[in-house]
Amino acid sequence: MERDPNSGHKSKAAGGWPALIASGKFLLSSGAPLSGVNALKKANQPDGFDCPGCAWGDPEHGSSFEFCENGVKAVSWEATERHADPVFFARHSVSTLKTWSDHDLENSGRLTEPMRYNASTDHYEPVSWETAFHEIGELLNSLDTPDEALFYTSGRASNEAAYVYQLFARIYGTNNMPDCSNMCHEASGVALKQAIGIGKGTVRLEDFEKADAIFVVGQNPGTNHPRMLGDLRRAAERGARIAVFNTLRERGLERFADPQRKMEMVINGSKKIASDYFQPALGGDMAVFRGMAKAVITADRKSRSDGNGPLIDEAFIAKHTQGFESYIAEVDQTRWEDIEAQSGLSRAEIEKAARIYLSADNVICTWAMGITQHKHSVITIREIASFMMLRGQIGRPGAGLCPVRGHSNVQGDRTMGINEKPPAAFLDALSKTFGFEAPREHGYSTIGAIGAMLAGKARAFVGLGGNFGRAVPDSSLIENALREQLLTVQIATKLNASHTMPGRNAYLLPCLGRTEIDLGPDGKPQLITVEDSMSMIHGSAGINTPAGPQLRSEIAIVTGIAAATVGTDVVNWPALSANYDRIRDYIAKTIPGFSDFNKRVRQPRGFYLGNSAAERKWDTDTGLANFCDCALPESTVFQKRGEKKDYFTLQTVRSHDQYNTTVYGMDDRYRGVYGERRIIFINPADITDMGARAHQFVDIEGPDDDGVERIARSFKLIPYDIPRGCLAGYFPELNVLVPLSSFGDLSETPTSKSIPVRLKIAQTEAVA
Ligand SMILES: Nc1nc2c(c(=O)[nH]1)N[C@H]1C(S)=C(S)[C@@H](COP(=O)(O)OP(=O)(O)OC[C@H]3O[C@@H](n4cnc5c(=O)[nH]c(N)nc54)[C@H](O)[C@@H]3O)O[C@H]1N2
Ligand SMILES: Nc1nc2c(c(=O)[nH]1)N[C@H]1C(S)=C(S)[C@@H](COP(=O)(O)OP(=O)(O)OC[C@H]3O[C@@H](n4cnc5c(=O)[nH]c(N)nc54)[C@H](O)[C@@H]3O)O[C@H]1N2
Ligand SMILES: [Mo]
Repeated sequence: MERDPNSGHKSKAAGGWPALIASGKFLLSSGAPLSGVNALKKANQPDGFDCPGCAWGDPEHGSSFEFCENGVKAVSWEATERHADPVFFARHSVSTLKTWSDHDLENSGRLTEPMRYNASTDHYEPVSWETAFHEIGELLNSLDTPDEALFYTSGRASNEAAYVYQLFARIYGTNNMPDCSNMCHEASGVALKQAIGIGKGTVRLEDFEKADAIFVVGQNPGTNHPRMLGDLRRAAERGARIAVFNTLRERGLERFADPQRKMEMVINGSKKIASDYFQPALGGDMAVFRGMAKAVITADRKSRSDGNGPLIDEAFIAKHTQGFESYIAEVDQTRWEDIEAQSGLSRAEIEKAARIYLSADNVICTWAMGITQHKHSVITIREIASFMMLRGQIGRPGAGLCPVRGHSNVQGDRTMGINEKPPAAFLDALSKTFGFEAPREHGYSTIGAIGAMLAGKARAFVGLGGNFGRAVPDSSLIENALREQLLTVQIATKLNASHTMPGRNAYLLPCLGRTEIDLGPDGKPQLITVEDSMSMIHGSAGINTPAGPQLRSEIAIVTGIAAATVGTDVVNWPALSANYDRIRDYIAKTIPGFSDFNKRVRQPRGFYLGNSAAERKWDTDTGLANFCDCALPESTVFQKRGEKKDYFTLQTVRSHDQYNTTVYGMDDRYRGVYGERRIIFINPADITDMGARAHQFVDIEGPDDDGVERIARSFKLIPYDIPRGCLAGYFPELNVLVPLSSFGDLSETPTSKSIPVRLKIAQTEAVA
């Protein structure tokens, strides 16, 4: 528990003084100058930049900076004055850098000049932009087929950068566009497209002001979407019920002290967020929603027989949906004992949750990685959608489905065509507008891309941001695969572990970050755009001086590579790079919803892209919203435990001090962990059962049924409020345990939240 510096009292809430103090300390240590920090005032403002932190929406009428501790970290991390420049690379060989931690690599500062790997010296050495582009173009053109190249995207790329990137890949001749979304919300996209005809959430920020109940499922907003807490808190103050479903007790979901509210800070107050907190077993959420549906149907039948009429929305179901009868038959058939065994919750708890749903006029359901990173994630999200359809909770104010996205522009990147399975209509539009034949064959997803690398079918890897070598499953296998590539190109702001896995020809190309001024050739600042989780398109213009004179924008780098590879016959790349308005004009021509793009994006706060399902228009195979009559998974990883006391289901999560593979620091304040990351959260009774002690070290053995030995050594047991048989630890350290061969049905998302592991008490306590 934290001491509140103001009152000396212990604080159980998220936010508050400890958040302000942590931000202050972070700013002092980040190496960011005060001028860079000033940029914070312009985060998510109409005349500023979109915060690179998360994809939560911005308030319509917001005029002051919304304080967010983790936004502060994201911005100051980019604004640092430390540099990984040519002097740095001359001093440290790649083999040495390979031994550095994720934190130390990024903490060496911003990349400032284009670098090329020299295998004979094992150092990155400076190269001119033009030479780099020319050589990359030659290498790409030397491949046997364009399908030997992979074009990976991380979700920070702007709409404009993403658009030119996919256009380049397709003119070059491939749909191999794996992206971080494949490891993230892919299941949401797939399931929602099937269910409601659009792979995005249906709610807008203002719906949170009208909801009577909000279900927050498998998500830790206190750390990963801190600005969402403000909206949840306002809802709680209005009396809305907030029902949390989370395997872990997450402090940010329990109480929140809003640093924005002066009075609250003075009196050291805080507000209860979750009215009800349910802790299902890992992978148990489909069973939870099935159980709630069962309770709703039972209550509905009783209400009718009592003469009080239906509780479900018959008119909505009749007019807007398909498959209701077979769904109900499946719900009736699912037995309570199976629901209880899989969900880890009692029937009484699930019935209580169902009553919250029944007593609310308007319900929103939000979710993130606790739902999407399992084998059966797609059918779980189908179940959530079916459950919400029972009472017509989609497509009306104050209600709807809200997958809360990860990276700040991951949703926009998909809208722009970063998609290994692009819709035919989009390819038609590209072909027609630019006059070339876009490739039709589907490309590789992230999992497919790794398979292709390991099989020697992929020989060139281009990364627009991200840290592919660390973020993917079986990360220890990936290093060799990357090193075996004929070509690796990494476009990045900061040094990371993937850059220490150079291909035989390797380029490290430094780009401007979101917070930096991007001057066009006419000397005027250029604007980029992003899309948030609520389908709002905003403009974003940096205000900090770039970290170095040689930095180029992502757009300039991508178009530079494009011109050197495919020439300028089809597209005049330099013209696009000189004025991003021209890119937006093409976007307006080829992507629905972007007409008048240049004009509309210059309105304060941008514009709403629209969402067909929110208007109850269903772009599905049946033209209606589809119920799903899937059976529960026969058994989850959690259920396979039986009597095996050393067997557990492990989930890998983010600490409060990290942004995916970017490790800002070693604390996880809200979970009471300080100065370390090699830890495992475990139920105290399981520690006793194993014959171990709290804080003892264990080795974690991952699945080896495919013949690959997976082991993570020396992790400290931390007693925590988590169901028995379930564990949690940090990504990316534990990615060595996530098998490549284990991914979601239909989504191919690695099962990072349900890894079967065994714990062995470690022989030595030394940290590897
Ligand atoms: N500061 C910061 N912000 C971020 C990020 C970051 O790393 N740092 N990452 C960004 C990205 S890319 C993403 S995708 C999002 C991630 O946002 P989150 O999804 O919130 O991230 P995780 O840390 O993976 O947390 C998963 C949560 O789900 C719970 N959970 C896990 N498995 C289950 C389950 O089976 N059932 C239930 N009911 N709960 C479960 C966990 O206990 C945990 O609270 O955040 C984005 N924002
Ligand atoms: N075990 C496990 N694995 C996971 C997850 C999990 O929960 N558990 N989560 C998955 C999820 S949800 C995601 S989204 C992926 C994330 O996978 P990635 O998106 O590949 O990884 P990040 O860590 O977000 O990438 C960080 C790097 O991006 C670069 N960068 C930062 N800002 C910019 C910028 O503005 N431009 C450019 N060009 N580069 C920039 C920096 O060099 C930084 O080192 O990881 C996935 N992997
Ligand atoms: Mo993500």
